[in-house]
Amino acid sequence: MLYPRENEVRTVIDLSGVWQFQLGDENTPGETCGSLLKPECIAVPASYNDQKEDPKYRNHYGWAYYQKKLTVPSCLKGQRMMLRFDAVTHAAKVYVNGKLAVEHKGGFLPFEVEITDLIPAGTSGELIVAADNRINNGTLPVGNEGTIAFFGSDNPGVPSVEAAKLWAKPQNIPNFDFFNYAGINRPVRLYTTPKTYIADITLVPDIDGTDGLVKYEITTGGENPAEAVQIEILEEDGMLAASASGSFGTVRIPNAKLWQPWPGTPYLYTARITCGEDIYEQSFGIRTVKVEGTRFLINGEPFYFKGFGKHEDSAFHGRGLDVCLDVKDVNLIHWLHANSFRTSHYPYAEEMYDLCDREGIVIIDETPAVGIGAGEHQDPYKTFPIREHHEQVLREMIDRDKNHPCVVMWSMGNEPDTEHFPESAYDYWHSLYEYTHTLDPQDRPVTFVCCQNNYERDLVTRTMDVVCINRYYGWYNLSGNLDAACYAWNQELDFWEKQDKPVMVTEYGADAIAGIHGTVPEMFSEEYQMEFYRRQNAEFDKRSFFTGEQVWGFADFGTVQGCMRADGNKKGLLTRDRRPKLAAHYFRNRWENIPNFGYKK
Ligand code: GCB
Repeated sequence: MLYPRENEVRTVIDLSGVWQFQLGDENTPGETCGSLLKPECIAVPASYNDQKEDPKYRNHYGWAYYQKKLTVPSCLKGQRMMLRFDAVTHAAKVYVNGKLAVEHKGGFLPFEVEITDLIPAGTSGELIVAADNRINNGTLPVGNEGTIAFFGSDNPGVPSVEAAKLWAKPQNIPNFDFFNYAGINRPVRLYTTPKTYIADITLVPDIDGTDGLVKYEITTGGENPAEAVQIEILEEDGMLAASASGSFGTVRIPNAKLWQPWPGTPYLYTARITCGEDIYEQSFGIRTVKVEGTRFLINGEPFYFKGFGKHEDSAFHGRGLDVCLDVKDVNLIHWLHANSFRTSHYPYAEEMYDLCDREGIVIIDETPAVGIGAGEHQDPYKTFPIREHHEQVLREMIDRDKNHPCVVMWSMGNEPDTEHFPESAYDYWHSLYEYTHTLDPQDRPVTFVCCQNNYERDLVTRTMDVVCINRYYGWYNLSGNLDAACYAWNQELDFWEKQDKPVMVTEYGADAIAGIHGTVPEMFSEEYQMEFYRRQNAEFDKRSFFTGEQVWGFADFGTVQGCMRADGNKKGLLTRDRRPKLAAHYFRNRWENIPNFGYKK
């Protein structure tokens, strides 16, 4: 799905601002949803949870309603009008003048509806958006809801569902370690296109000697979709680099400039597409990505991942889009001399990928498939009705993000059970891995992120293009004992060495409460967090197949309450308000001395 961009022929009207709001309950909104009875003010886009001073908003579980009067200017007559929602968490029903116009499942990917006839140009309409934050064993991410058999969580900080069963009604209990922020988390926009329009653009770059090749395919729609299509490739200064006609083909760019991760130059070309009256400009980069033996190649050179798992999370906004914070984070990533992050644990707002394209930051793009596990007594793959939805989010994520040069790998999910039901896990994840490969026109590497487990029992992690492991030796396991942690790492790395795959750590970390210090490094102090990394990194450095270190995490973030969480998860290198802890200074120095390419030969 194309991002809404304004240009000579397309208009975008951003509907961000203060909307009317009302909490609902667990009852599905009716097919007609009239005006709100007791509307209150709420900011859009943003999670609603932390905007009000009452626990009922923070802990709300069920539907919430947003309302806005939408006036379409008469000057837009003759245009096709689309209403686009970048993300409503986790399910949405949108009513226009009381009638259901569109619904969508999944809280982190866009959906849209044509409203040309629903609110004709020159008139107004009433918009109601119903947002459902409920999570259960049929949603991604997975929630407990107190309804499934659950025999204890291996995710500390998440309260046990056995306890929740004592409570009278379904509760907001995630099966994952981040606060279940909800609502209209990303922008809502009205945008126009001409009646014959460019519906989708697929660009597949390649390198041929010093030339760039771009295989392209343009989908058109509307009144006259057979209208002639033109493609022009523009340099950053707007000069024409190459052109072609027809809705598909290959364009050659002589002496192409490559997209390289920062501090290299992330050069961006623009594909300017025209079809009849419609115009759309899509930026892209010439770069290749490939796995060869134990190496992860970008533009044919072995890349080493230095970075983090992150969250979209901040005070007041919750998981709501905050472009200032995104720009700040990108600059902090540069300051730390990092080169990458994983969009743990869901696809992020499109604005972040655009920034990373421009700033040369490499992304592992992850679906919201987190929390697929229910302990040793229940096979989630046989009992959780998630497969169809999982395929849907993979399709929507790849469809949305396929043209971004910053995206170098797809992560199908985070920390599912692969140990208690290894055969079921293999059947589920390996077939999904094959499916994911068929979805990506650029055929990037595919993986999922494996939790601390019995890696010898796990049958599926070793079959991914890159082995991505989350390990908490020295924290949840072998707590406080870094000698033992290093020993355990080495035992495990001996196992991975035999698999002949690139292996990277996608999470390792220790909580550090900013301001807690000690001369002897003990858990929760900034010194322990730094020492934890210093000791473990020294072991990674000895292994040539080890292709990356992504720490957990970039910054402290909000979680549910629990005895393991002191005002949220404190494993950030930075505090939630982005102040560096000791470990951030340590990594800044380490990563400055690790090149992007050729660190492991
Ligand atoms: C994990 C999860 C992450 C948690 C982290 C922790 O394994 O993937 O979502 O926040 O551990 O800190 O416990």
